[in-house]
Amino acid sequence: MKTFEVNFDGLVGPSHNHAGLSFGNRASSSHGGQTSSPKQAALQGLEKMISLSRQGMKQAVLPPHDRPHVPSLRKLGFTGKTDIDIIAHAAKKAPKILASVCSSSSMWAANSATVSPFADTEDGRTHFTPANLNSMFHRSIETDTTSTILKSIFRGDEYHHHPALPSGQTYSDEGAANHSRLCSSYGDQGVELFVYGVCQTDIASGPKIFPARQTRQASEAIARSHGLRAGKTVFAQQHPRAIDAGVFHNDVIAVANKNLLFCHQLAFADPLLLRRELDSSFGDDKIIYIEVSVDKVSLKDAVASYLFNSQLLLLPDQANYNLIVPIECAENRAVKCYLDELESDHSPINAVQYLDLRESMNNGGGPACLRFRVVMTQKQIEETKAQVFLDEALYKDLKHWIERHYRESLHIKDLLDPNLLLESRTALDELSQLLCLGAIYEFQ
Ligand code: SUG
Repeated sequence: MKTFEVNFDGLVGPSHNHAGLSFGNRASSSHGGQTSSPKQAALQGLEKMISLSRQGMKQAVLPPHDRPHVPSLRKLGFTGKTDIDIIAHAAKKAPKILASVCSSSSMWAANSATVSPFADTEDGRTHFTPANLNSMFHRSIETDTTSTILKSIFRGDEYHHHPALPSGQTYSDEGAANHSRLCSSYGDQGVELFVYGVCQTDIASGPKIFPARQTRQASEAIARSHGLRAGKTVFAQQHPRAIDAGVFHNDVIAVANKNLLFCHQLAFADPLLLRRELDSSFGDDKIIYIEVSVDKVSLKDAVASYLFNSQLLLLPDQANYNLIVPIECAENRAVKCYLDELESDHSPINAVQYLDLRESMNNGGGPACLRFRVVMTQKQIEETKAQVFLDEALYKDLKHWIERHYRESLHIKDLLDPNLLLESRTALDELSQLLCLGAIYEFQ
């Protein structure tokens, strides 16, 4: 049976803005207050998707969430006769809260959920757990809509949807951004690697400056509920120095595909132990490690360029990987030098593609943050009712949809504009019909 790894990318929403909401995410903090371009952001993301699709990859889209999120404002005590009044109340009393419920952060689909494909699970079904995103308020409000969207796309007995983990520090979960899968081929049983920032019973070994967003306890709970086999599951701690340098998710410092793990020397607290555990769980085939030393690329340069927030692509009928990196990698001397070397030596990565995703990057989201990977068979793809798989026709429709509905620019002061709610709802209503998703939003 033909099996693929499908990239589901989060479409950027109409209220995309730079509010500086994420402590520990250097790009978010440094761009807070700057003017964004929702239209450019959405188009940049869409161009990445079509570029991958034109190269023969299976590519799909996830719709943005409904923002400003009025149900959250209601829960927080803002009142009014209409939704517009509620927004006006929040705008007057608490603009920072309003900014939080306007964030288009669902675009970073790598944080939407953790998925374990059928080949890895005891019951042979594909398991999903939406991330509770406990660490940041503006992200914690994504969970319910994420769950609704995943259920509307992945329907039927072959899929099992779990509720999010309980909230609270112990089970803080950031989804697939801290989860990788190593395998020989997508349809074979793989080894699932869960990376956590802190273990709640050993907080002292965690970071000192910035928060560790994923806990070991959350990772263990997901592995348990997905029915993963103990010998095929590995847990590893992120290097606390990496988190303190701005690596708020593991996918900012490591990326894996099939049997290749590309990471920085300071990605993991105990890299030797990790290799031993991965190698012994993996079986006969070999894992290939490409580890970049601090001498070649410092943690600072890795965070500034997002070198490791790249997508490792194995294009159809090719034996070597393409690396999709943000354009910022071409602008950082050490990183560009490293990538030139990588392309010219005989490494399994033999081509680097540079993409402009600046709008997302300015909030700390590179190519890998924007995508959620799901292993699917050809049959599962064909049986999916939602029209989310990207082809030239859908690309054209989405481009046209963005051009009609999105603003050219948005400043956090514009979040007070009541028209933003109406514009956004009109756009999302139309989109959910275009993608055949049904009523996925509370306002519908
Ligand atoms: O959670 N930024 C996101 C970026 C997420 C990137 N995802 C992965 N690494 N997988 C975050 O910090 C910034 C929003 C703002 O500041 O307006 C934000 O939410």
